[in-house]
Amino acid sequence: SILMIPIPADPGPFPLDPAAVALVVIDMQRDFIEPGGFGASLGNDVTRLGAIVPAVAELIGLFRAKGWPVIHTRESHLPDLSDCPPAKRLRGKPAARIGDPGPMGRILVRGEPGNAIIDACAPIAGEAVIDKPGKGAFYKTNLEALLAQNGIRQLVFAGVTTEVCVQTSMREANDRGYDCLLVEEATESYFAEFKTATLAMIRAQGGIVGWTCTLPALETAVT
Ligand code: C5J
Repeated sequence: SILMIPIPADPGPFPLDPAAVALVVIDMQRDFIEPGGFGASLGNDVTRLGAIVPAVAELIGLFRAKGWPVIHTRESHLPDLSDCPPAKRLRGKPAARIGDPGPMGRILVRGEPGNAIIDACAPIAGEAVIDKPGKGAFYKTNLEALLAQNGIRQLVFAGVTTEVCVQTSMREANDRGYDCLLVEEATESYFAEFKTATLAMIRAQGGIVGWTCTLPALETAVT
């Protein structure tokens, strides 16, 4: 349509429709970004993730200024862990498993201090927060219904981690027919090479999973 805004992106311009776009901010939670949470319990250096917080906050601010929807997700489990498959809880040799007590409360359990979204990216009134038991944002959530109700057909993605919950959610969205755009400075992995590889595989083959763009490219195009 004439109202489309072309965003300089890879593998080509992303035709942003202001009437049909939403930002999905994946799992900007203390459990992944701060010491003592789920990410750290798995042996990861969490400082890499902390470095993108200003970029994610800036992107959220851009969507709010435009009046475009912002949706947040949290990876979380019910206190009785009935939504956590044993295969997930028992995987690996973490310092503390999902549901175990940690310095920020029970690991990856809904309502615990560590499960909260960090202050700099916190939701404001009117923004949806999707609690998800899986890596993908569509699995056992009402996200698809929420998007349909609001006429949203394009998703801009940010958050952590690039190759786990962000990529899984983007692939789920792509299969459901959404145009997906990942903002490069607003996502991060515990492994630098995994972020690089994920960005490359998303935009390869003509954008087989979607597009990637830089934050300045998006900001300049829409303002
Ligand atoms: C992980 C996530 N990495 N939010 N979760 O387990 O990416």
